[in-house]
Amino acid sequence: MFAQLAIIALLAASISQQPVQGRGQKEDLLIAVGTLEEQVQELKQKIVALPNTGALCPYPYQQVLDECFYVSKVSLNWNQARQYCQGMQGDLATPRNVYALKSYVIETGAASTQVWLGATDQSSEGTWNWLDGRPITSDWANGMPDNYSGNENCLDLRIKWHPPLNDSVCEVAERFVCQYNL
Ligand SMILES: [Ca+2]
Ligand SMILES: [Ca+2]
Repeated sequence: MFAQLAIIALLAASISQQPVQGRGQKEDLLIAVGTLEEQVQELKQKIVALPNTGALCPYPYQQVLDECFYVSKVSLNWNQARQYCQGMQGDLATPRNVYALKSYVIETGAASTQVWLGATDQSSEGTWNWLDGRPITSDWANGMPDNYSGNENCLDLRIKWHPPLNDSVCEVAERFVCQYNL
């Protein structure tokens, strides 16, 4: 702390004494600048090393990249799951990074087969948009969406499939992922 004050005092004094007086003072200033640069680097390293506490997301949501998710431990049909998420001040998840969310779901161990996500083609068969309006253009499992038996209108993520997105029967009870929008 005293070293920093001394450097600041030296810099302040040098600014008031224009132009720089002599070679000795210039060397002192260069040394002072070098010391400050080292301290900036040290502070940057400390910031990077700080633990990520997930404080960005309100409990019980957890941060995944820059989004907040909650993986349920109960199973509900798609409409009930959406209602449940909305009751948590969120909605069914509309991840910008499907694979980051998939990794997180696997890490939690909350679901081993599939989880509901926030998309449906109930209002327009074959038109798949996330609940936030973005079209789903990638990450569909091979051959999906297939609207199997003419009755698959809700989106789930298949834990063991790659790619993982699938259209499924909305009335089936599954675990689900809620998202809190920051
Ligand atoms: Ca469908
Ligand atoms: Ca399907």
